[in-house]
Amino acid sequence: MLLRTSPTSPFVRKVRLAAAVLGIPLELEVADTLDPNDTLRQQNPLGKIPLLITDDGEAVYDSRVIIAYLDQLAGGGQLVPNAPKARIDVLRAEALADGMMDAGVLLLYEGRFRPQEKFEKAWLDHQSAKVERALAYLEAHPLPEHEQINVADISLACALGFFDFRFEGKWREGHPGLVAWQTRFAARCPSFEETAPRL
Ligand SMILES: N[C@@H](CCC(=O)N[C@@H](CS)C(=O)NCC(=O)O)C(=O)O
Repeated sequence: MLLRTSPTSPFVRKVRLAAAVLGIPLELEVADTLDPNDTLRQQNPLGKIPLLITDDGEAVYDSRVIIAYLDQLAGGGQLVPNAPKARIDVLRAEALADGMMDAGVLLLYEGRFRPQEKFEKAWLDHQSAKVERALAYLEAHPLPEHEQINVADISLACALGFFDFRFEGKWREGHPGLVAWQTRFAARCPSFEETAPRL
């Protein structure tokens, strides 16, 4: 299977980690989300990565759907638990971590698409506040650490890694529990280091 990627996308990293945890090999092909001639826009009308091309040639997006697909291929119930309560808890925590990454990506794109003098402070503050509230929530309500790594763990690790990479790790201040959580996750999951973003 082929994954359309970029070496810096936190959502791509999420899928790569999920595949590594499940033991599913993926071929990687970089996509240029800004290039209208890249085949990505035919494969996904949204023009977003990650995008998976399955062995049957089907295009699957986004990261949540790709991971649900990979989990199913691996027999099901590994990254996304089957038991109803555990399932909702994990999917909600994944949504929270994904939302942090969405806000972080929007903060980054402000700099990519507007000159600094045109930055919209109210919009940047609005997005930053989402990240701050999510960090505060997760510091106060740590993810339960189970033997089996799940999709919420993976997504949170990628979100924190993204804020390390793009925002100088400022999130670390005032969140010692999350810092320790990330260190433990990296030790449990060697692919976390292997998939670290690179410019
Ligand atoms: N909800 C999507 C988010 C994916 C996403 O935001 N990808 C970014 C890169 S990190 C992207 O492709 N941006 C290009 C664009 O928005 O045009 C997922 O979970 O896969």
